Amino acid sequence: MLQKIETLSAAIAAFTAQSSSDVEQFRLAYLSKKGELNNLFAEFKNVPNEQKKEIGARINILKQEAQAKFDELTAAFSSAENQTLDIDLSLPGNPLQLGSRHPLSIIKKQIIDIFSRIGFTVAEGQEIEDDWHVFSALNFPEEHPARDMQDTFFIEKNPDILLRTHTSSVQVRVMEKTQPPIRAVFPGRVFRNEAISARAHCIFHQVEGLYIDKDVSFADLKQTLLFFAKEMFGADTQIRLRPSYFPFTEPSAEMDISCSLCGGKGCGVCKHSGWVEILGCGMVDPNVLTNCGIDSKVYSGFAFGMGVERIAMLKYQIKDIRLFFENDLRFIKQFQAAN
Ligand code: 2NL
Repeated sequence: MLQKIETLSAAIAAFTAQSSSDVEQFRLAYLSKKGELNNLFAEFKNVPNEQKKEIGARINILKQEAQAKFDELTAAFSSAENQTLDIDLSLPGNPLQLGSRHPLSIIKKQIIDIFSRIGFTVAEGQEIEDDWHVFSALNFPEEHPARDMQDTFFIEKNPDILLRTHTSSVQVRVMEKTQPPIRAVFPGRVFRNEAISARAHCIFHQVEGLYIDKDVSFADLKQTLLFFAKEMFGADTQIRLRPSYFPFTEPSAEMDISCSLCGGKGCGVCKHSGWVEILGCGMVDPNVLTNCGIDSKVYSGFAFGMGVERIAMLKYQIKDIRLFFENDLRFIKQFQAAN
């Protein structure tokens, strides 16, 4: 047995390799499962007890010799082969594409900045909600079409859980936790089960706003939104409110601005009417205040909601909402933020 070990030791010491495949041959011959060293360990069982100590020690040294040789050969060939690779290290690298801020992020920030200048804070919340915070607390009647599967994404196993269809659910949570005065905007992603087209998407972004205090009136709503319109679309911008309906506001209105493109003269963007709709608003329905634990005899408030995509499409004259969701750098790079 000792004789065999010495022969192997000599063979390992004398081994030379011409390529990395020779190194692999070495590994297979000596170090692999079916290699010589494992054979020796198998034979070791038959060695008489009085020789076990000496021969065991010698086999262990042999194993170290083989491993050291293998490491040395591996190191030699990996660096040798790299040096012969046909790469011109002086060539310039591939240019890295720099990203830039997404147009929706730019517009969202502008909206938030405008309202924060007049005392509004910002709150965000969860996208997966329950029926109470999205519909019931907001005065949606039991049979309201928005509660239909056609319009809302429900979790299949539990129709009480759904993807929020507006960020009003965040406002409900804030009202449940805090007593007025409340003055905040609520940006976020919302989901509606709609067919995707140039004008509609199943995911879009909203900024809603809420102001609740003693003696908040419709006049406060009008002045706040007029300020917003002028800051966002220019000092000459005019607003017009048309009566409308939402379950959570009474009275409700839709707000138009004088067309920022033609200045009200009439063009393709405003469909030759001189006005374009940009948001919905109204006085918070007293039922909603009561549902959220706020005394509607003491407090009143206004609320509004707008689609960020809609504002961005108007400001940048983007004709297809799907462009926002493709992340094509050629599109995104056209809207550099000023800040
Ligand atoms: C739209 C219209 C609107 C609100 C959102 C609201 C929230 C609470 C109470 C009352 Cl908690 N109202 N939000 C009010 C009126 C309109 O959004 O067209 N959004 C894209």
